[in-house]
Amino acid sequence: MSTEEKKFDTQNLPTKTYFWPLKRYQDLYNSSLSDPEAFWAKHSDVLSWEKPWERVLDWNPPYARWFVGGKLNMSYQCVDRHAKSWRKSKVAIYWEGENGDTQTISYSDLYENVNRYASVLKKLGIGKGDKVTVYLPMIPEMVYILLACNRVGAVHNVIFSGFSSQSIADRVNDSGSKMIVTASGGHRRGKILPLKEIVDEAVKSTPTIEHVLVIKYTGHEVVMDPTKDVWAHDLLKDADKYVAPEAMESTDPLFILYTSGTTGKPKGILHGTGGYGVWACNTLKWAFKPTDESVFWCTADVGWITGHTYVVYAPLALGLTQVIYEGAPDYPSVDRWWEIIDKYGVSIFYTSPTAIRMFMRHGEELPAKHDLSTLEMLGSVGEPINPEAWEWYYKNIGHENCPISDTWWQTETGGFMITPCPGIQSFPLKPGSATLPLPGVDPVVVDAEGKILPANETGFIAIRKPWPGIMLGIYNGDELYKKTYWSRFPGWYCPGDFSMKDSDGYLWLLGRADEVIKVAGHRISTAELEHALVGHSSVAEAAVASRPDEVKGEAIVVFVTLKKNVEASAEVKRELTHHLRSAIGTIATPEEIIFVEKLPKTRSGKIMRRLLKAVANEVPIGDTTTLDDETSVNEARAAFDELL
Ligand code: 6R9
Repeated sequence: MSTEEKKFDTQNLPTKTYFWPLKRYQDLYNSSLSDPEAFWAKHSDVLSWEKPWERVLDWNPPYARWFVGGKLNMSYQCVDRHAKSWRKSKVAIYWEGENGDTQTISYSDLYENVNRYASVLKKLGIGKGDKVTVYLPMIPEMVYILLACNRVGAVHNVIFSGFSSQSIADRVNDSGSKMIVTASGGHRRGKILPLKEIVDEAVKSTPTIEHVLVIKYTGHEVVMDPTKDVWAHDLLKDADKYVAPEAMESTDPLFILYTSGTTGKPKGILHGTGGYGVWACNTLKWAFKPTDESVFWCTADVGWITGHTYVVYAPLALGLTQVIYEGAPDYPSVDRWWEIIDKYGVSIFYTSPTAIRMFMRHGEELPAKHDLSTLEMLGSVGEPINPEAWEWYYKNIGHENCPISDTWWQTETGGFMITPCPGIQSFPLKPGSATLPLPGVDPVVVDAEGKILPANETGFIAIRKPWPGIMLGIYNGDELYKKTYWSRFPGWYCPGDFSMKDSDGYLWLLGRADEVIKVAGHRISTAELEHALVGHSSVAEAAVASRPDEVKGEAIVVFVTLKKNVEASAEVKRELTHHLRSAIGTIATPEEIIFVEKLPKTRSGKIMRRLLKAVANEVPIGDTTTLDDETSVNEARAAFDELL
């Protein structure tokens, strides 16, 4: 991507949110680093503590434990404290289904539903520390169930509804979940996603599952196994109206969320309660400056971290009104999202560069048909935003009135790390740069040896201090946790992204420095894809590379060598595509499958990924002197050329 700098001086924009001098940010930022204890002590008051904490931070590298000794419950933050206040009749959620169904859910409705679902979970034997896998579409029950899990002290493990049976089984087994919560189905572009059926296949190999709790959403017939499956609506009839929230330690786990790393197996990122909650709320306030009048819309699915933090926890804990939409952005028409902004008067809109680029393709006439004048703030997440997409977004959606918070962060960081923060002050934005670190975040750009680089040089980003949102660790993976994040630059957290700091101190996040790719903002690793591919009976060896894609950011390009006696054909390609989708999920759909005789390898037998990437991208190959066998490079290239 281009890092060409272009300044937008938002300071002079007629936006009521821009009135603080830069000094306010600098003072707040400096105080967060010079006296973190005092800083976080003050900022922990966004949450209501049942028992006050004793110590702000226990830092035993690489483990950070925040607000030690404190007790609280996250469902209490998101529900009880609002339902007991003037906010009880305030709208918590405007929900809109893909088929046009709508629900307006107040904080007292939310309170009632969360309590009833907590009672159902309890009656099914779910209690403190139990793991509950959640495989749901974007319906209000997604929120009820997550908060009901918090309420009884259970740890939720959400799996995005595009993942396959095999992916569910792997995550259920790694987490040791006792229960799966799913729905009969969901809607996606006019079709029914058969969620219950996908779960049925998964539970054939999940010995720890005692119950599958099924929410009737789509009306189609589903098969219920009387030994395990229970309908939510049956149990809700006798549910208690109130379940006392379990007092959790601040350092107790809140959830596990699996995400891709460099190994073939996704890692269970484990987040805690108090530190995560404090981080979620403060980061949302800093980056988007919400008020009680705001209508917030984060378009992410709760299946990803963005949905966890900025659909469920932060907006609800802050008592905001938000929009949740079930379906695809372009269904039934490509202006569905603009229609929703218009209908609900959305004021803060947070989405991904992939979505923006998709809309750009359809032209500026579509958003122009709708009244978007309620918008005050825009946001972007998931991948670097290219300056063209930034400008289009700024002009056609924000009508040059709304700052864009380009939020850089990760599943592991719990919340935003580097982003413009209109909630603190204003400063000129640069399209394509996530700008400056949030309070408490101490980033440096370093070379491979960990030496801090001068301005304008590209290297790795590293974070020198723990912050409240940092994960507790990897579930079942202490060694992996140390190795993945802390071994490269000892004592510093290593996110795995390339970055550059310009002469104004602005950070540019330039994509992953490892074998993780982001397809439409969704994180997946080449190792995971390769592992799935070699599980197919026709495949001898596989290697996966990515190629920049105009809309999706990156696209998957697969190189395979076939087993003896298997003929390369369009049919095998179709089979492999199908195989990847059923082994991992729809996000694993390859853009291109290239058959080769041999994979290019180094003398020590390692696949030359740089070279495959070059082939997939048609760029000069560079130094190939460490290749084992030159001919295979040419073969790969020839095969690629044939496809063009
Ligand atoms: C929140 C989320 C994390 C990776 C991260 C980076 C990329 C996310 C970005 C961005 C540039 C942004 N990323 N936001 N890159 N600018 N604003 O996406 O979490 O799915 O764990 O992915 O996404 O490469 O390392 P996750």
